[in-house]
Amino acid sequence: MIRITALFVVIGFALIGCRESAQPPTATPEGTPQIDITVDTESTRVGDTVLIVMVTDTAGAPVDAQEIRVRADMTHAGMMPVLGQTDSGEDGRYRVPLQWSMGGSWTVTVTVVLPNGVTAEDTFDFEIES
Ligand SMILES: [Cu+2]
Repeated sequence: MIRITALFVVIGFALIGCRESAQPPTATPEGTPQIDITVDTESTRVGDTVLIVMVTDTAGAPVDAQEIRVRADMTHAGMMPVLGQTDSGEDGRYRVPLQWSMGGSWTVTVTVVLPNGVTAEDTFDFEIES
């Protein structure tokens, strides 16, 4: 099993990042979700699996999400992305069906949509056995 934890990435930073690159960093924009996203997978073999996405605040308390979207891309060119999503879960734990369509290196992008419409996303690397 692979378990990776990383801090959230806010899409908004990327949008303002280029134009105002000479400006010093400013305070966290209002509405920025302070959350952690953790992902595990029930299987690291080719075929159907379930990604287990945990969403917590920075103190570790569960966070309710409106929707979880997953996009899995292989690191080599020429592959279609594999998509999955769910809008139900409890205690900050969401199960997203996904199919590893090929063995090798995958990058999984998890987007968390909060009830107020704010989104956060993070990426996770998985090695899948043929
Ligand atoms: Cu591939």
